[in-house]
Amino acid sequence: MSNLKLDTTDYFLSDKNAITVADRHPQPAFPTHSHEFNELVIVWRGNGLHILNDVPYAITCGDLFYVNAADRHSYESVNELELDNILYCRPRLTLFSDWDALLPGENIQQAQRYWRLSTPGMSVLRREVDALARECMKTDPLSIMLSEALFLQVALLLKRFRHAPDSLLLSDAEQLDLLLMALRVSINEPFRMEKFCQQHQLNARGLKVLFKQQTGIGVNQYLRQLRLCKAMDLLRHGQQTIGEVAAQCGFDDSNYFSVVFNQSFGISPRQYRQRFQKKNNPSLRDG
Ligand code: RM4
Ligand code: NI
Repeated sequence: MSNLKLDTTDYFLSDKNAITVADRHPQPAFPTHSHEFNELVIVWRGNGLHILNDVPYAITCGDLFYVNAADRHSYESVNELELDNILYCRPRLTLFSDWDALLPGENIQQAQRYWRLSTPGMSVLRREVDALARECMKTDPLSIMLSEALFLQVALLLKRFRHAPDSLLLSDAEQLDLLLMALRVSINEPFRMEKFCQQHQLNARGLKVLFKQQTGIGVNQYLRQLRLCKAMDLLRHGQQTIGEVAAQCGFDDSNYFSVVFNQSFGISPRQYRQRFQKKNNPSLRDG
């Protein structure tokens, strides 16, 4: 068993500084050690093995660890591993805040000190950690206070954006992205919202409300817009029959397609095509 223990004096700028951001870009392999201070580790990219109290974790971008002073940990088999290690000295924190709830300490099980960050969360945290890193490089009282305030902000944002590693919960933005992508690939085939939500374990009602809030229209209405847009493009530039265009845009019935097209644009698909193609190519098929 290794007895390497890292000292506060070696890593903090003064005996008043409570925080220091150790950017490890890259994080090299590092032997088993403990510390006099605690660590908050955010992995930005690459991969490797993080061994925390003899439990191995295959780490990669978006991983978040709360490491306590008494923990023993090491990094092995690193491969382009990049992380920021926010070192902090709990006894030096002076701001009044519920630090225990924000920074899971000794009394919290190890499994609850490992989290995942969402991608939007990572981009927010990137900026905040950079600001914290700059402030921590100063030793005047005001900067020390400000470092602590920024650290509090980081701790709060981590709480906002983290989720348990095995949870399937996606943020609103991620759910919306997933749905928008699924709709795009469904242009030429039926889309079943309920099935999609089941597959991804999403709440259909909630997602519909979110979609309407963010896009201003309903899911089906939007899908219809996508389909009609594609139809316009095909009619303008393609050579397919109206029936083929309808099928490629997810309408099994070409009469129904014509009705919907007419309702939206006040003109039939055939007329629409003629408007753009007639003068260039008078001998067009118009199945
Ligand atoms: C190492 C590694 C360790 C940390 C020290 C300060 O590179 O990140 O976990 O305790 O730096
Ligand atoms: Ni460490």
